[in-house]
Amino acid sequence: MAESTGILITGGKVVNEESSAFNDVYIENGKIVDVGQNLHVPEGVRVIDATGKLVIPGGIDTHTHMELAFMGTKAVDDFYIGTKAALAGGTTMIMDFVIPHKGKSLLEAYDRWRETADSKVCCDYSLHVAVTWWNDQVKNEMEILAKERGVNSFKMFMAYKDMLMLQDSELYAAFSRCKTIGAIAQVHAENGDLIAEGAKKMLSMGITGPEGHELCRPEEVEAEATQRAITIASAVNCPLYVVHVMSKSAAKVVSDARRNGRVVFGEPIAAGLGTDGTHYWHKDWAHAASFVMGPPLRPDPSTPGYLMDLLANDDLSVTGTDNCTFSVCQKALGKDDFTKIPNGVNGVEDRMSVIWEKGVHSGKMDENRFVAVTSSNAAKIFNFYPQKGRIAKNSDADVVIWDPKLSRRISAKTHHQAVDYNIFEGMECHGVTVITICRGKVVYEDGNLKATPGWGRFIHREPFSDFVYQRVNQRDQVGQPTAVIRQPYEGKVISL
Ligand code: URQ
Ligand code: ZN
Ligand code: ZN
Repeated sequence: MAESTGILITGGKVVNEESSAFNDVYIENGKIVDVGQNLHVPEGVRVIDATGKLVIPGGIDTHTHMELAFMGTKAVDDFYIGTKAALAGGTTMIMDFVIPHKGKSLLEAYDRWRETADSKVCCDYSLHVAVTWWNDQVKNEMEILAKERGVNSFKMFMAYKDMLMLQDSELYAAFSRCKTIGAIAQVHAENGDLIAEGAKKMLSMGITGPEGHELCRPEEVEAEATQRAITIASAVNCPLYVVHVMSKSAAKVVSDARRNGRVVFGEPIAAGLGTDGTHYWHKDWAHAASFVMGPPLRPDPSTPGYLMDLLANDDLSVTGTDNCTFSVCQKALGKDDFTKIPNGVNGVEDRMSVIWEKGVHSGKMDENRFVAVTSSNAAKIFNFYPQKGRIAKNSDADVVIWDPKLSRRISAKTHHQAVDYNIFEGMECHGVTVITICRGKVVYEDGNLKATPGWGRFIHREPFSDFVYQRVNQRDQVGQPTAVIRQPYEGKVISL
């Protein structure tokens, strides 16, 4: 008889975003077939004893840039190594970004990213698409991407002047297009003009080190753009997703907007939740440079705790990593000028443990909120819930056996990523992946990766996610401004 591909997970506590229950989980052919007690399973299935452990939905990393060509070089974690590392850390899906250069076709860029990634990914993945320029071709290609290529999220950069940045009028047009095609608008929210001026000022003052990277774009440069994006999205009644919220100021802007009823989601990342920008002042240049990313990590050491508090109470909604890794020799392109340090840090392998340690082990959030912010909310916002983000019948068998009592010390010496440093170096984290199951296949156990390049599939996402568009649609029905009916003015008019 052919060996069964079935897996029965027994004795564990199944943790979903709304509740936890001691249940067994039966997996077959890449799907969760049943969840409950005393399950009837065929002969020969593999039994995994999860007693004393949690059984959680595989993590979904909403924000990565595997092998991104950027600032003159290429990120070292590619779609193979980066997704292997993700699996080792309990993440079973990544969402990466197609970033076409200004003037280039979004569709052709999408096809290139698919060609590169499809044969290399060890876990399921999807792609956001960046809108880095604007004309009717871009407008048309966005619709094709939404209707035929499974893309329901577009990222607009408000920074990287002359390279990726859009002006406000272009943001307005791009947000309007997102609304029409049922996509969510994502923004990199920093004021690119202020960054350009700030960088010139720092360099003219002889500040060429990584500290200049933060000094030239302080929190208010991020907060101002965050507010501006929210204001433009609100004018268009378009749902907004602020990627990599890195500061208390920007987080407050998102939180206030949500309390004022705006449809906006904030995405803190592992780096901002686990460490801070004091490292830019480290005496060792390589150490300081390894933390350079945009928006910068903030030197206010209370930032990680503050962001985690807002994430715990749903002022911030979902987590990614912005994993875009450059080894020290690549960061050294900017050894004499911080504006030339390739921007980006690691996170894809350590996100789940960092958030468990700083979020759950600290008492700020419970296990259910942990599942919400590391998996379920991503699936809801981007419209593939409960296919993913849930341990339930008919969901994909992306399942992690999680040990909340075990702890591990994070280090570049032991991580599975390609980059030669780790911004969480030495951090002791409770919350460790024991086994990772990716679409029904055990791909990580006992510290050993059994990942296969090409095992991952591209996840198509339909537009008009209910989770995002219900309120938007409701507002289109009601509350539209109307003209006042009045008699025409018949008095004198000045002649000019
Ligand atoms: O800005 C981004 O999200 C990309 C280019 C990654 N780099 C970074 O510093 N965040
Ligand atoms: Zn960005
Ligand atoms: Zn990014």
